[in-house]
Amino acid sequence: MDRLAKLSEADKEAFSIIKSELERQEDGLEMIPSENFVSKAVLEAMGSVFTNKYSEGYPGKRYYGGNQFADEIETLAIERAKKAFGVPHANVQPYSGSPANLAVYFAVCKKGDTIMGHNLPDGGHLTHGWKASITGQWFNSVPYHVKEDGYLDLDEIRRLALEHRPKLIWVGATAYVREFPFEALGKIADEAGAYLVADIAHVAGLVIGGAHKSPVEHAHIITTTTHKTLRGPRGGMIMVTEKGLKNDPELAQKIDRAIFPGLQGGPHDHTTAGIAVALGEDLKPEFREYAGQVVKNAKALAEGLMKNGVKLVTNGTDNHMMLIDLTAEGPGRGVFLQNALELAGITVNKNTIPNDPSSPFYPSGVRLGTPALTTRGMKEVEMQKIAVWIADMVNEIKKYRLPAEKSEIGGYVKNFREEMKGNAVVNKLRAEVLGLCKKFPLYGSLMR
Ligand code: DSN
Repeated sequence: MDRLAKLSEADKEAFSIIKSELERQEDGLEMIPSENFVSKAVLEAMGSVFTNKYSEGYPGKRYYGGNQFADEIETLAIERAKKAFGVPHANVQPYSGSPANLAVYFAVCKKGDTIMGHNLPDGGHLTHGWKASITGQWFNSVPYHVKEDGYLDLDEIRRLALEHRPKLIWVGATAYVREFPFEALGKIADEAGAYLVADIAHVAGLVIGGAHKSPVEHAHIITTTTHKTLRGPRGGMIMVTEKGLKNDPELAQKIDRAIFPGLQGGPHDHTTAGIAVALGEDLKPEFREYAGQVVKNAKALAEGLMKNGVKLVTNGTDNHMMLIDLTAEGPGRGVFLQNALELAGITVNKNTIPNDPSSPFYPSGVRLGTPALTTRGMKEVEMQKIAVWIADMVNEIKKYRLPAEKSEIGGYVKNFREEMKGNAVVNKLRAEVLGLCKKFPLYGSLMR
């Protein structure tokens, strides 16, 4: 398949960069839990002529002519989303997760309203009211936390909800390794008279595939990105549940109006096409197997890491991700493990852990997960091998400490990286990672 043949002739510079990125993806282990690999079919839909079209509005109600097929592709995506999640309304136009969440605020809140969300350093999302986000500045944000053991503190959430009577309560996170208690939070939201909005960006594919409980019965609104466990292109969706419509029969229209014309202009129809194709894949029985395997792999990886002496937040996982706690040797050390693993071809991301003694830029943990490796076909046996590799690297970097003096950190990390380039464990692992990747080819001849 010579999908990029034209580009290779027309723009050698851009082609070369894209080719390098493809090789990086093929020759490395992608373990950032919010990333995944779309199918060639989704890539083709994304690269289709729908990128040429303007279609502000919704199917049957557009502000431009020539939208017959844009209507068809958007309707296909909507119907598949409704079927996959079992909801009465879906909007597939959000450009990504942040705009989807902003649209929810715009639909149901006024500036200054009180909202509640999972505190960012405890694993929450920026758009759930973090102080650096517009959502923490335009709304009165009351964050909730996880307990010492890393699990959500339901007593605190209920107490805060009854005390502050928020307009909406978010459930969802970027770094939470246990199942979300949708039912309990639905009851708390009902008691407090709040909307429960489930941002299931991370676990959406697991929900469709039956590997995580669904929020549909308990939440009024559901948002998600489409590029994580859903395995679609970069985009977002907002869904309204029966419970949401019962609470407010106009909720679906409010959401639609908040996206367009409230927040966005023309939808990205090529992305909508990719979402339709991805949801078509998600509805197949194979996707259930995939979702189940993602969790089995995560559990195998977590077991393997702990068996080899690596400390994990909550001592394990219920979903697709885990959080390594590196504080035993001091604060802020996630950057060392991320860099050392990157040199060996394993991509993870440094991340805060609950009660992190350091900062979000130099956090004390590392977040990793299994959605992308599972898409490549890897199973528990590969996870056991990878667990040993990562544990070896955790040991290898044990002697490195983040300098207490801020001005010294940049230079120290740069030197660390240089030193690691000549490190025997890193170089041996790089060869082993390459060997494993060759056994699980990603796109094969996509660019040749
Ligand atoms: N940035 C996304 C993630 O990596 O989890 C969502 O917050």
